Amino acid sequence: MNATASIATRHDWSLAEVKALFEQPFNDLLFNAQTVHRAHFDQNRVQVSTLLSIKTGACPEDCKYCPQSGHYNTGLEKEKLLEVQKVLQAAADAKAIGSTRFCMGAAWKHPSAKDMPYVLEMVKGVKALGLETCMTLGKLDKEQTQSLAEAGLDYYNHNLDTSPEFYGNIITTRTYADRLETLAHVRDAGMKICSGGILGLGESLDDRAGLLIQLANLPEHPESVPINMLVKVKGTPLENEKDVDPFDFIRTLAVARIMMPKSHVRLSAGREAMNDQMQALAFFAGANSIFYGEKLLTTVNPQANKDMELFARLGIKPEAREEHADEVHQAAIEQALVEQKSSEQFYNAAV
Ligand code: SAM
Ligand code: DTB
Ligand code: SF4
Repeated sequence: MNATASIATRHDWSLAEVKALFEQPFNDLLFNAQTVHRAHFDQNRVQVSTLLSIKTGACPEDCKYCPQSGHYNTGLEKEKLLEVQKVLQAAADAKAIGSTRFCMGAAWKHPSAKDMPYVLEMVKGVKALGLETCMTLGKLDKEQTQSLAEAGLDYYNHNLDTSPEFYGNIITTRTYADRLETLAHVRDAGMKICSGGILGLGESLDDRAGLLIQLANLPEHPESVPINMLVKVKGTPLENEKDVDPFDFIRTLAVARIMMPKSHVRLSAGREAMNDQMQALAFFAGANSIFYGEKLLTTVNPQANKDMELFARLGIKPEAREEHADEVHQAAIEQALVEQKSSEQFYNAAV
């Protein structure tokens, strides 16, 4: 095993060290990341999560990347909190296409007292379907965090988005310290953390390194680290932002893999703008989770059958749920894979 692969789980990364990881020749970085990856994971399994926006648009925050901010006019149709039954139907649909985790997102600064009972019902209902549960609802106080944990919420998604230094260029209505405080509540309540960021906001290499340092230097690494590529939405201040160099995106996944060797690194938003070759490189760099299903929160994601076809071409299988080896569910996932593939063949045959 080479030097990089033998690095233990650390929480004391410096900027100079992380920049040195980024600056390795591309092939060395990818080789090192893949070596670390193989030491901790089955390199041919990728976890699949499905997203649902449970409350859409009119958000009071001013995140410059976000189509749901009420500060910008993106033409998005607002929706109030969805009914619990509709959410459970969407979760059942996600399970039927082979998803193992259902992530519910709300365009809130924080949940309100009147909405909490419905949100808790959603967690209980989705869990009862045999799916892992994840929510992203904005800032939480201690009590709200505790009640989500008691309802059975497995993961809370709360992104740091970028480095502390660059944060104020992107969001002015909340602080980095607020974000870290919510992450601490989530940990204290015993839930798993999903936290990552976005590339393509106009950030520098130091900002990308700075984001990964914040995540990796937390007392415990987030179990899930989503790396999003900005989806440029018309009407947002970042709609004309420069494209991220695909190799720089892959490098960031590889560095995240090396710094947080036991975490799932998610190739998150932006896959619709990536070709198959770039996604294959992302998996080689150590990404081992994706959002699966035709929609992210409000923007498009690749069709499920297209993803399953890509998995089959790469010899990748969807990962079973973490909690226990759930053979029944694994069989259902693999059946869904077969069905997705055959529907793709049928489509091809018909044209
Ligand atoms: N409102 C909650 C919050 O911000 O914590 C939860 C929902 S918010 C939409 C979840 C995450 O989606 C954000 O933290 C951001 O990282 C990501 N996101 C939002 N818009 C995006 C875009 N246009 N491209 C890529 N990622 C985006
Ligand atoms: C994350 O890091 N990315 C997801 C999820 N966590 C909630 C959201 C991506 C949103 C992309 C823009 C949209 O569809 O609205
Ligand atoms: Fe609101 Fe979340 Fe979008 Fe920011 S990222 S505007 S908090 S929905």
